[in-house]
Amino acid sequence: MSEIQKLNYHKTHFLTSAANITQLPEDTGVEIAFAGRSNAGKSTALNALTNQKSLARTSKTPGRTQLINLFEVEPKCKLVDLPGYGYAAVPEQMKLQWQKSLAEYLQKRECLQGVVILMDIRHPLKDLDQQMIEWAVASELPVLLLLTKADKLSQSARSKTVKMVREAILPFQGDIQVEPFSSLNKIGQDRLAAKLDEWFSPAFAA
Ligand SMILES: Nc1nc2c(ncn2[C@@H]2O[C@H](COP(=O)(O)OP(=O)(O)OP(=O)(O)O)[C@@H](O)[C@H]2O)c(=O)[nH]1
Ligand SMILES: [Mg+2]
Repeated sequence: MSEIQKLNYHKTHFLTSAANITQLPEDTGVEIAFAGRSNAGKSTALNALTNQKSLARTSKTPGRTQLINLFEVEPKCKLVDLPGYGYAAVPEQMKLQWQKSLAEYLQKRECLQGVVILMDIRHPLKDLDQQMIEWAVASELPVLLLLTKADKLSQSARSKTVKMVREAILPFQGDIQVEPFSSLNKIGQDRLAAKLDEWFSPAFAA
């Protein structure tokens, strides 16, 4: 087995935006997507990981990220900030369209090596989260489930939710790791970086 290289996520820079799946750049290298409900904390997590205040745009208004934003950690290693799903103010037709694109992206994108699914630790496993997990598992993609905003709960409430979610995802029978996470106080950030390092490792295979 080859050594897993530790990447420096602080060097990450913006690559490009795409309005939809068909406008994504060439399907090469290794790509890792960040998905989750609107307001789950995807953009904030990317900023925390890369130690940059405004690499990915964040907002108190849900539904802020409407484009698919791609970032490059280093050549061949890309992170993707996907628009959030489930935003109430988006018309039903657009929601359905976006869900269809998401499913297609997970199924067809060859360079996609893993999906980070973020869920607010206070509202885990909503219907669309379960749908995302199902699609990822069906596409044989490993999943890192981050329970975000863990700083909002006491240590005991946090542990209880993590345990509950770990049990609840067993029926999906996929490669799914569940971790508490906070962009504010560093909970789970090392585990996120370690997982990304693992998923990016094929980019360095001889
Ligand atoms: N307390 C706390 N707040 C957080 C954390 N992560 C994100 N937030 C807040 O949650 C809100 C939404 O965060 P975003 O990162 O914009 O969420 P998003 O998932 O990118 O949302 P969309 O782009 O709409 O899909 C912002 O007000 C953040 O400040 C966290 O770890 N702890
Ligand atoms: Mg966002």
